Parts: sequence; C-alpha cells; structure tokens
Amino acid sequence: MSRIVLVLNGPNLNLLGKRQPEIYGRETLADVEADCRRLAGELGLEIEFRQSNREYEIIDWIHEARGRVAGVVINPAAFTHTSVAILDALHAFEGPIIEVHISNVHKREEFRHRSYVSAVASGVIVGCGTQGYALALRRIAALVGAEAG
Ligand code: CA2
Repeated sequence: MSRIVLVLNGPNLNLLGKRQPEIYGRETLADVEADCRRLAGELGLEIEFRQSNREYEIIDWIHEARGRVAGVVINPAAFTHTSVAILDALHAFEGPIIEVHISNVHKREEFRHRSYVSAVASGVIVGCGTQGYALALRRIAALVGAEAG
C-alpha cells in the first residue's frame, strides 16, 4: 500500500512568512515543508510537497495522485472559495483528503466562510496556524493505518 501523502498549496502561499505575519505567522512555506518532512518520517509516511499559483496545475497533480497516493492534504488558499474544478478533481481521488487553513477563515470576511473543497474533505483544520499541516498529516496517518516509529 502506498505511504505517499501529497501536500498541496494554492495561490500566494509561496509568500508565507514574507507578508501579513499577523494573519499567517512567520513560518515560510519552506519551513512548513521541512516540518512536514520531519513528521512524515516519524509517521512512516513519504511526502510530496507542492505549491502552485495555477489552478490547472493543482488539478493535474490531483489527477496524477489517483491510484498512487495514500492521502491528500490540501490548502487550496483562495481557490477554496471559488474552484468547482478543484472540487471535481478531488471527487475522483479515492483516498482521504484533509483540508487545511492556516487562518480561522470563519473569523474573516464572509466570502471566506464558504469552501467548495469541504464537500469532499474527510476533515477540515482551520485556524491552527501552520501547525494545521502537522495535525492533518497525523489524521491521514490514522486514516491510512500508517505506523509511527
Ligand atoms: O488561511 C488559509 O490558509 C487560507 O487558505 C489562505 C489563503 C486565503 O485566501 C484563504 O481564505 C485562507 C491566502 C493564502 C495567501 O497567503 C499569503 C501569505 C502571506 C502573504 C500573503 C498571502
């Protein structure tokens, strides 16, 4: 069985730690990736960590995950609130999907309260800062029966 977890990040998350630290914190996306890789090692998982500002690229990566990847962690960023196309792509993925938002989107503007992706997510982690990625990985590990150690 595959132990690969695909961690996907949507538009502008390449700016993490470089702008708006009051909302998104000071960790960069490279820091988040390093944290995920460290934890994945402990959980017996392998990580593929990606970011794109292009909707089609995220969709292609989800398609390529089918039948190959155990689970998906996704922070779709602004595409969360707009993308039926990403929702449709995720519908075709058979494993667990955990949606992550660094900020508490429910405390923010009304347009951030709706997520298309939540309709296919096994779980949603919101407002836990960049720690949300680690929580999501632990949840995927539990759902796919990976062993820590
Ligand atoms: O809280 C989250 O993780 C979001 O997915 C982040 C998105 C936002 O559109 C969602 O509503 C909630 C924005 C990602 C942009 O990240 C930046 C980081 C630093 C500076 C500027 C943007």
